[in-house]
Formats: sequence, structure tokens, C-alpha cells
Amino acid sequence: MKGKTFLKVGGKSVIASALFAVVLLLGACTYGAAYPTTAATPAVTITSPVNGASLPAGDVTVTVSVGNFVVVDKQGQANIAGQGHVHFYLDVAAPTTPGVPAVPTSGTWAHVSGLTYTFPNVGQGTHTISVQLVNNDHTPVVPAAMDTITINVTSAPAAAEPAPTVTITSPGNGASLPQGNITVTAAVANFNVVDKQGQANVPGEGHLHFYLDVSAPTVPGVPAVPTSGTWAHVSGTTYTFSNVGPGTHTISVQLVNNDHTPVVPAAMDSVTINVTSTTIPGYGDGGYGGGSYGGGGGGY
Ligand SMILES: [Cu+2]
Repeated sequence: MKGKTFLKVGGKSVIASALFAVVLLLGACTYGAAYPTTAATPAVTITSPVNGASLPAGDVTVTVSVGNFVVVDKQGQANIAGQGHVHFYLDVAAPTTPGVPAVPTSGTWAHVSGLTYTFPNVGQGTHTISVQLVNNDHTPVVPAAMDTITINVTSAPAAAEPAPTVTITSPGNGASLPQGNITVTAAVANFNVVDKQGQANVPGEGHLHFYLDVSAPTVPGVPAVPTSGTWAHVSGTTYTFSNVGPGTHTISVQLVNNDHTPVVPAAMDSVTINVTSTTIPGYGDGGYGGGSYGGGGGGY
């Protein structure tokens, strides 16, 4: 008896399950017929720029993300629920009348079969950017899916000041010069040579350090002052090293700020010269002076 009852109950259960399944199927079909669009509502969000962003004047690239919507390149084709493209608007209200193409009569806007668009040459000021999802025939999706942000466009950044440079114009690299005083001349560009040593730094101005046979310190923020060797601060573009002896010598010139620290990026030039002896043959060892005159490279 118990077994029979069990089977009977089991049979009802099977039938009930089958009926329930049919109801579910019918429900799904009914739902599908009544709401041909996807179950979830399409949405669009501007992901960049962020609302309230400050941007320099120029091209402004807008990027969106979409949900429950497939962006397709089927502009002008038959509408298909859940797909379409994106309209991007700049400072013009997005038309949202269902069934009417969301196309402003004037203003800056674009159809885009993608998730990003760049508005060219956006000028200084406050601008409103809107995006809207539209069907293939450019009519708004229903219900409307839109996002809007406001951005502040600042004046275009000033062209970067060209970096200061220095070039040793004399002597030439590899030059041979007689021993003695050697005058070094430099040319500077994008730099005002001023006599303000020790004063506050001003971008684009400063003085020059001339170095003889000593490497120029170039650590930013640290005075470019060697601990030893021959060198000089010069509020000018020429300097004379005294009594340079025979041999190969390296001359360097560096632009520095008023506080003697290197300009950043570093501006330097170096030449190597060959200094020849002026000892007169036959007199050199006779105490005439030429041979040892100035030996030691300055000896400051
Ligand atoms: Cu200095």
C-alpha cells in the first residue's frame, strides 16, 4: 500500500513538474512577445573625461561605456533591438523624441559606431558633452539612454620655453695653441647672462662656469663647484685661463643658475685643445722662462 501511494504521489509530481515547465515556457514566450527589446535597459556612461574635468584647449577625446547594448556599424539599416550606435554632442542639446532621428539642426555632434570620439579644437571655456544611444536609423533608443558631463577647457598651455644651450665658439675643439693665456669664448641661446650671482634663481637667466681640466659637476640643485681644480664663475661669455702649460687640456663651460646650480636640463659644452710649448730651441733650458712658464695650468 505504501508503495502504491508513493508511486501515485510520484506520478502527480511528474505531471506537476511538466505543467510547471510549460507555464514557464509560455511565460517566457509571452514576455518575449511583449518586450522585444532585451530584458535589461541599454545604458551609456561617459567614462572620460570625468565630469568637472579641467582640460587644456585642443582636441578632447570622449570615451563611453555601454551596457545591454551592442554598438554596430549599421547606420541607416533596419533597426534591431539592443543594437545601434552612439551620438556624441558638444554644447548642443541631444534630441530625445522617440522615433525622430536624434540629429540636432546645428551644433557640433557626430554619429559614431564606436565607444570613443574626439572633438577637434575645443576652445577655452565651459563645455557640455552628451552622448546618447540610438538605433540604426538614428532615433533614440526607448527609453532614452544618455549621459552628460561638463568640462572646463583652459587656455592652451604656453609653448615650452626652449632649453638654454651653451657652445664654446673659441678655441675650436682640437685646436693647437701656444702655451700661455687661453681665452675661451662661448655663445649661449635661450639664456640671459646676468650678474646676479648668489641672488634668487630666475628661470632662463644665470651665469657661466668655465672649467679647465676638471669635470663639471652636474647634479641638479647642487652648486656646480668642483672641490679642486681650475674654474671660474663668469657673468659673461668669455674667460681667460692664465698660463696654461703645454699638453692636452679639456675646457668645459656650463650654464648655471644664480645660485650656481646647473640649469636643468644641463647645458654644457667641452673642447679639448693641444697646448704647445713655446720654448725656443737652444734657449729652453737656459732659464729664459718659456719652458716652465705657466706650468700647472693656472694653479688657482
Ligand atoms: Cu657660479
